[in-house]
Amino acid sequence: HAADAHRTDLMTITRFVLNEQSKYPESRGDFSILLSHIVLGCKFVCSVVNKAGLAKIIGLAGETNVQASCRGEEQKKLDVLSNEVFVKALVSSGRTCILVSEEDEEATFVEPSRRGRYCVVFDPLDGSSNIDCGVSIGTIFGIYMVKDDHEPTLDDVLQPGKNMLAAGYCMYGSSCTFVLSTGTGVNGFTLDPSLGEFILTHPNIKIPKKGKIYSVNEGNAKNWDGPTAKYVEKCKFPQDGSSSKSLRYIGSMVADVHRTLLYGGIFLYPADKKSPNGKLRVLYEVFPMSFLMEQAGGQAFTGKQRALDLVPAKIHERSPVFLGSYDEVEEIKALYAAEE
Ligand code: AHM
Ligand code: MG
Repeated sequence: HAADAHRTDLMTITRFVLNEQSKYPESRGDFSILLSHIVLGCKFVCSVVNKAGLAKIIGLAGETNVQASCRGEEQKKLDVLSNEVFVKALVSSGRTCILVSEEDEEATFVEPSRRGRYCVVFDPLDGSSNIDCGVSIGTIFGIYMVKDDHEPTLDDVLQPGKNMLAAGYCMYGSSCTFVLSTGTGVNGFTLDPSLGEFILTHPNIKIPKKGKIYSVNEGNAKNWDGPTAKYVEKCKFPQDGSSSKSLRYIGSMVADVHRTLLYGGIFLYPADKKSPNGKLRVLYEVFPMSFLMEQAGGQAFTGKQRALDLVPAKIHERSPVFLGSYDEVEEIKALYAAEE
């Protein structure tokens, strides 16, 4: 019966993306190839992250010789290792031309012989302060297409987030979860470790229209601007008879956003007096997560405008961001509008 059929008919991420692409007769399969290289990077990072706690005993990435015994070194090594794996996987896909990684100060321009039409912006291992205590961390990515056939330039990646063709993240948590949007909704896949395949487990994710959870680093409250302070005050002491919200903050953007997507609510990394642009990076943190939120029926706002309308001037630019359930972001927008 149905339950049995389900178990033998596995929708892997590869199959899912190939299905999607087959709707476009002009598609040459380039996107599927690119994505399979991103997925490979995520599987690698997942396997390394799972062994991180054992690093001192078995060595990272299976090396038997461990030099990095101090925590700092170990932590750095995981970031750097993840970055190397993604850069190599993306270049070798033959489908990319510009890569922007949080780990590299400069963008990487792929040599002409291995060049393709896609630009990939990514944070290979976000939330690294959470590695040593085993809390969820993740990879975030966004994909653009070069504007035309000219020699690629930085302008090809300094595009507003709404021009992204796809975005997603992989969360290395109690299970390894890959969430993807190619602009037609959001789908979630879970790694089946025995198969080494991501299986569709969360089809067509929609964020609840309202939420009962807010997520922010409240330690920065003394430096917040008026609208942020008012919103959070309202979460705690609602005046309209509604019940107060719960606070959840992991400090790992992927995990905080993933929970927001599934349970509803809002995630805030606002501007404050010390950091007028907030902390999070536009290209590979704010844009991909904003793209997913909108695709799931939520919103993303910077305090001034729709997040996906931002046009970054620099590859590592930062922006404040408020993202999550439609109604919650609507409230933030009203508070900012009232300020003007
Ligand atoms: P990182 O790239 O150094 O790991 O910083 C990004 C992380 C995000 O995952 C998270 O949302 C944010 O920093 C938390 O910042 P804070 O510790 O200021 O609350
Ligand atoms: Mg980061």
